[in-house]
Amino acid sequence: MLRYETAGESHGECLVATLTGLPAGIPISIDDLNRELWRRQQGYGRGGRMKIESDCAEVVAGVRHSHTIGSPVAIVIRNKDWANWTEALPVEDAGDAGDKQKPVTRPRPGHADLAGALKYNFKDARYILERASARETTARVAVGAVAKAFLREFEIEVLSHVIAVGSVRLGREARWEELVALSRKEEVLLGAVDAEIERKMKDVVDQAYRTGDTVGGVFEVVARGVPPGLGSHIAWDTRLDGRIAQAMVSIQAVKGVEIGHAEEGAASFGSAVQDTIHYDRERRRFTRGANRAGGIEGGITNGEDVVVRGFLKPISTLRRPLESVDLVTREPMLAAYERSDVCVVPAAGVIGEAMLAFVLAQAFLEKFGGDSLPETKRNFEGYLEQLKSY
Ligand code: EPS
Repeated sequence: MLRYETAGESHGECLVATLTGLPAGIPISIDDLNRELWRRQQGYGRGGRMKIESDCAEVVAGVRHSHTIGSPVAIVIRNKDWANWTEALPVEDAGDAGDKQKPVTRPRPGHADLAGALKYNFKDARYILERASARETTARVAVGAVAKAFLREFEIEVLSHVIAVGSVRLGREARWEELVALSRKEEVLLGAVDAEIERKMKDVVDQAYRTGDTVGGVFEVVARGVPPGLGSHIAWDTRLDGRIAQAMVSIQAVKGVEIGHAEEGAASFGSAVQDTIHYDRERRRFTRGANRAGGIEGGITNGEDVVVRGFLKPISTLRRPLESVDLVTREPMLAAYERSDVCVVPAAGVIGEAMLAFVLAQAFLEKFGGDSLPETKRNFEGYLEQLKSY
């Protein structure tokens, strides 16, 4: 079973990820990992923290001579900002830390501050926000980059783009080539495939900047080359759509997920929603009239692109803070503010890619197994033969 864990606080020493269950022999490029980390840091509307950090992966276990060796992969990403927090967040309390701490006693509506402080019985939300922060997604993107390297061996690619910022929305489907071009850009504005729409999105972010506000949006992740047969209809927790939804909603600030044209489908009649089935005799394969299902039917991939959308609420740290209550005095106070992003939708898209890549890699290994890449390939090719002679 492929699984991963992350550890690390937003202003602690580093973020750590471990990834267990990969076959040996997958080529791993540190440059590719760092490129994904760089992509996560981009986008118009990111906050001051991104000027401090230049995220860089140190692979400290599980990869030797540029290939996985079957043992757990461990990755460390150091926080440069830690240099400013060594006294506020020491591992060992030397007894004089009290006045150097940076307590957060005015919980931000929408953040984990209050719910976490109540749950963990802290009168200071500092430890809660340190872990709840989307800084943790740096580690997830590193894991996703390894999952992508695995999927690439089977010609499966995962990319994303931004389809909405605030109320500005792309009114058409994006082509795969457009997503490829976006992923290769050296300068990222808002990750939209249409320059005119992107400019309007920027206006919305500027408006949020001007008014001390934040803005959310929608990203779309597409996986191409996914074979039919990943996931299963047989149980609630084997259905791939459910597993993808869980992974997407676990991304900080993502409050909703859509697979294929879910929202549109809910407002339409059935005859307009289902993807008709056809057969190409020459290529001896089934084809579909459209892909409104987003590549998954009955919790199983059907061979079409897997298309997933994540709906992001605006970041909850506001320069013009909302009403809150002090955790200690219980007096009404404005919520805490240190610094914040104004818009993170393009970054969330990159994180969404990582999450989808991980879930697909996990489902792929469940089906095809293998302790070495050649073994997984052999099993996969056997399945392709089965499909061909179906
Ligand atoms: C983030 C780092 C954080 C925030 C953001 C994401 O840095 P800091 O808290 O030091 O400014 O910019 O975190 C949040 C959105 C949040 O709600 O905590 C990052 O690396 O992506």
